[in-house]
This record gives sequence, C-alpha cells and structure tokens, in this order.
Amino acid sequence: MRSILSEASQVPFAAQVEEIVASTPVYDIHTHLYEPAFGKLLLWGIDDLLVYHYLVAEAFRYLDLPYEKFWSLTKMEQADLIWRELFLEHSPLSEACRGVLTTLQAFGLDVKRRDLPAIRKWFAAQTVENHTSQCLKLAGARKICMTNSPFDEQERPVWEQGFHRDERFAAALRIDPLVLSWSETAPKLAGWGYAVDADAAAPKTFSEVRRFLGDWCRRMDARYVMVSLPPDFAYPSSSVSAALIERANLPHCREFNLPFAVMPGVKRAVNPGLKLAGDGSGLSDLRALQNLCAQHPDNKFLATVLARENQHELCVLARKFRNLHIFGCWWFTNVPLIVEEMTRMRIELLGLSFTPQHSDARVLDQLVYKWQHSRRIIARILVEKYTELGRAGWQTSRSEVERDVKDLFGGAFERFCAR
Ligand code: FIX
Ligand code: ZN
Repeated sequence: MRSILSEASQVPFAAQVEEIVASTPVYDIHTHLYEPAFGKLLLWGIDDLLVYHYLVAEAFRYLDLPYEKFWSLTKMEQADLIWRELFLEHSPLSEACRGVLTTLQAFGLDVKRRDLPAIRKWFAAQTVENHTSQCLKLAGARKICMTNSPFDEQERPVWEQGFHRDERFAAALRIDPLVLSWSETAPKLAGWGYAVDADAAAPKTFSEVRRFLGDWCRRMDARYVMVSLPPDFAYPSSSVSAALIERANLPHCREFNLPFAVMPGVKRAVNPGLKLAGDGSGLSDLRALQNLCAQHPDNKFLATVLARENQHELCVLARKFRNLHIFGCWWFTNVPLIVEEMTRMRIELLGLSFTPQHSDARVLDQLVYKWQHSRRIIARILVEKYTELGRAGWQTSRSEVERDVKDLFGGAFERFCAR
C-alpha cells in the first residue's frame, strides 16, 4: 500500500489532504434549494444573496427603520439597504457577509470595487441553467437534497403536475405543519381526500396520515422525512405531535425504509417582526431523541441540533444508537468557531460515522461559500488528526484519505439510508 507519508518529499502531506478535501464531490443532504423546474422557487443572484434572512437579522442590528417599512420595500431596495449597512457602512466581518464575498469572488467578480450595479449586471447576464451548473461545480456538489413541502401552496402544484426530474437534485419530505400544527393541517388533509379528523385519536386518522405520507414520498421519491422541533419537544408524551410521529410517521418510515430526520432546538418567531429572520435557538431536551432511538430500533434517525450546548450530548447519543446518524452544523452553529469545535468533537467521539456538514443554502449561490468555508475547516482538522496518527506510528495512504473524505461527504449518509 502506498503511504501518503512516504510521498511527503514530493507533495507535503497536509497539501495532499487539503487537495482531497477540496476536490471530493459532496452530497449536500439538507438545503432549501429547488430544481430549476420549480421556477421562481429556486432563488439565485445578488439580490437574493443580500436579502438572505441571516443578513436581514444582522442589518437590523444597525437599521433604525420600522420592520414594516423594510418589508414594504422591493427586494432590490432591501438589498441596497443591506449592502449599504453591512458592506459599506461597516466591514463585512460576519460569516454570512464574508460568504457573499467568497461567492462573488469565486465567480471572478472584483469585490473590492464595491460596485453593486456592476455585480447586478453580471448576474443579469447569467441563465439559471448555466448558473446552476456553475454553482454546483464551484461548490463541488454532486447532489443536492431539497426540502419539499406538500403544504407549500407554490410547491405542491409543481409536484402534482409532474416534471422531468433533474438527477442532481433529491427530495426530502418536510412535515412540520403535520406534526406541529395538527389542528390547522387536518382540514387541509381532509380537503385533499384523506379521511382524517381534527381529533387525532379518531379511528382511521393515523392510517390516513400514513397514506398521505406514502403518496407524497412516492410522488417526490423522498430520501427521508424531516421535521424541525422546538427545544421542549418531549417523547414519549400525550401530545398530538408525539402521537402522529409514533403512530403514523414512524410506521411509514419503517415501511418505506426511510430515515426520519429531526432538527430540535428552534424557537420559531421569537421576533415575528423579522419574519424568517426572527427564529431563535434554545437548549433541547435530548431525552426525546434518546427515547425515539431506544424505543424504535427498527427506525433510522438523522439528527442535527441547533444549540451549541447540545452538541456533546448528541455525539454521546450517536455512540449509543447505531440507528442515529448525526449531521451538519445547522444555522447559528454554521460559523467557523463552532464548525471547528463540532467537527473536531464528532471525529474524536465518532470517527467517520457522521456527516459533518450540510449547507442549508436557500440561495443557489450560497452553495459556493458554504462548501468552500466548511471544506477548509474540515481539511485543517483532518490534517491534524492524520498527523497525530503518524506520531503514533500509523501511516495513512492516499486512497484511505480519499475513502474517509468520501464517507464524510455523503458516503456514510448514503450507506445509513440504504441500510
Ligand atoms: O428549519 C430549517 O430547515 C431551517 O434550516 C430553516 O428554516 C432556517 O430558516 C434556515 O434557513 C437555516 O439555515
Ligand atoms: Zn434548513
């Protein structure tokens, strides 16, 4: 076996690992992007980059104007305001601001000119088809998993009409309204022909919800079913949410051999005036996840948790339950400080049996920076870890590093799903 260390005289060890991490294609397992067939639902371009809700929240740290006034502006006016506050009036040091610059620079744009009209002009000359390919290429993404909701009025008709699927995109069925707002969702399901009752315990409700889930997983060819959860979500419990999960969703996932992805820790609408930017984070009670994994060994669970303070406990849970695959540095944890800490901790506790990152991109172009930034951190940690193995007398071959990185970038996830 050729050792990567014995080749050190030609290309330094660290540079080889960095090159492998930079060039291994990734399966981005959770995004809010859409296939081009979804038309306007696929966001891209400079104005969508600038009105990203991460940047809206940051801009309001400086802006004085009332929220309503901001929302009454056109997208371009909002983008102008954010550009002025976050890039011109102050240096764009935050992770989300830096991300815009990394992305623009990757497209070959000269960001130091600070010329927003010129940037707009460049984007206006792109087509969505070419731009999709360009962003995937610059991100090194081989597959993108969408977040797909039958409860979304714009999205549902696209699925119902049918379209030619783009192989580069996979679907995931998102069921937050079903699990978290049953009283509003039951009449919708009833209207779509499922014999459910607002009283979730009514006969047939669970089997009809299962029929609904089955219909949509088939229609979408969903790779998993996903829900985000508030920090105080409890399981088991007498709540309607817990009953729907236990009696409809988990049997459905077992029947279709699909993982159930849970994302605990989000406090929705902490500040409703900020709309999408107004969600917050809280410490989750991970006993719920522990109980789900322990009581349903025939189900597979994917999990990412929002609070930094939950990350160690989540790793320990993954050590206890092989039906749990943890992934990504979600949302407020997707900043270099915490990505570094979480990735290091996960490797130290789990080896390679997890998925270190997903992009959560809402705007196509964000794939570029989210992956470039994450790859650099992952590479740095791997160099250190392989070097430490070298100190212990273990030499890692190039093909072994390639194998490991493939696992981290989607291989381990795909094996977990196929199990
Ligand atoms: O619930 C989710 O999937 C979250 O990722 C989003 O709702 C959130 O708004 C987001 O974009 C985080 O990155
Ligand atoms: Zn998300």
